[in-house]
Amino acid sequence: MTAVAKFSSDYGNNDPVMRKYFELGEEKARGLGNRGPIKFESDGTLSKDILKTYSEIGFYVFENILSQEELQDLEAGVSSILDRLPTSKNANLNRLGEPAIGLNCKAPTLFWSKPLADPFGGTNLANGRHPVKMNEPLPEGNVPDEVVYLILGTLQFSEELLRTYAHPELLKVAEAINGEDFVPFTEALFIKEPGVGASVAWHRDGTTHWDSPDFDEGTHGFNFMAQLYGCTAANGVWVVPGTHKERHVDISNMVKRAGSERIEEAVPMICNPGDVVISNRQAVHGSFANTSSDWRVTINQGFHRRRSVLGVKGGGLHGEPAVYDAERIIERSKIIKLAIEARKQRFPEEEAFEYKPLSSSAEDFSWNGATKNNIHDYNLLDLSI
Ligand SMILES: O=C(O)CCC(=O)C(=O)O
Repeated sequence: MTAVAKFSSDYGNNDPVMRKYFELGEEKARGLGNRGPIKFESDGTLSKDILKTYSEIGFYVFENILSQEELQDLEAGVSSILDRLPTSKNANLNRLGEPAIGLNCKAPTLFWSKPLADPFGGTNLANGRHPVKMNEPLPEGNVPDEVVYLILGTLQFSEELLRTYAHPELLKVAEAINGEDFVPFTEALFIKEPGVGASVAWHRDGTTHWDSPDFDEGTHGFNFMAQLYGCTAANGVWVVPGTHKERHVDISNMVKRAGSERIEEAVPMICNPGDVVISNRQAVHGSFANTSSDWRVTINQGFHRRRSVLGVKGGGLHGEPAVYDAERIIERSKIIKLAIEARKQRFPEEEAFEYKPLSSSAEDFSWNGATKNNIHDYNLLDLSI
C-alpha cells in the first residue's frame, strides 16, 4: 500500500483544511476501482473492464508496470538530468561546471518556478487555460529562488527515458486506445521536489477540437504518467472524474462552488513506484504545491490518434503554430521506432512492440551515436492539439 503523505512544510492557515482534503481525496481515490495491472482479453485486445472504467472516470492506474531494474535505470537517468540543469535560471553551467542542458535547444525545454508557487494559474499563459491561481504556501528553510519543475523534449536528454518510452505493454495500450496508427504528442518530466515543487493549476490540456463536430472523449489524446517514486494526495495529480467527456467546463465556477481551489469532485492519483497512470488530456486536472516530504517525479508520455492531428493547425503551446501534414506526423513518429531499437539493446529477451505505421519503412532505425545526435530538438515537431 502506498505511504500516506508526510509533510516537510505546510500551507500556513490553510494547513488543517488541506490535510483533511488530502485524507478524504485519498479515501475516494481508493474506492474508485480504477487500478490494477494491464490486462488483455484472450484475443489480445485491452481488457474491456479497463476500457470501461477508463472511459467512465478519465484515468486508470496501471500497477507495477516498471520493473525494479527499469526503475533503477530511470532513477539514474533522472538524476543525471537534474545534475545537468543550469544552476539557476540565468546560468549557462550545471552543478558539475559543464554547459547545462536545454540552453542550446530551439524547442521549449526548461520551465522554472519560484518554490511552491503556481506559475500558470490565473495568467494568460498557455491560452489562459489555467484560470485560477492555486494557493502559494511560503517555503521553509534555505531554498533556491527558482527551480525547474517541468522539462519538455526529455527523450533527447536520457537514454533511460527513451527506453521506457518503448515499454511494449504501454505501447500496446496506446494502440488499443488510439488505434494502430497512433502518434506521439510530447514527452515531459514533472519534478515535484519536497518543500519546493510548484503547483500546476486546474486546467485541461486540449486546445483545438472542443467545438469539432466529431469531438468525443478521446479526441485530444492521453498521457501516460509513469511514477518513479510513487505519488500521494499531497504531491500527485488530481482529476475531476468524467470531465473528459464534456465539451465545455467552467473551472472558475468549480472553484467558486467549492469556496477554494479544493474542488470537491476531484480525486488524487495514488501510486507506488513503477505504477503508470493513463490520464485523459480532456479531464480537468492539476496538482498542489508539494509541501510534503516526498519526491514526485512523473515521466509523461503523450499520444494521439492520427486522425486528431492530421491536417490540423496545432495549438502553438509546444511549438510554433503549424498545420500537421502526413510528412510531419511520420517524422515525429520516428522517435517511437528509435526508442524500440534502444530498448531492445537493454532488454533483449523482451518481446519488442511493433509500431505498424513504420513496420515496412526501409529507413535504418538502429540506435547508435549518430541517431542519438539526430534527436537533438526532436520536439520541435511535437503534435500539440
Ligand atoms: O504532473 C503534474 O503536476 C501536472 C500534469 C499535467 O498537468 C499534465 O500532464 O498535463
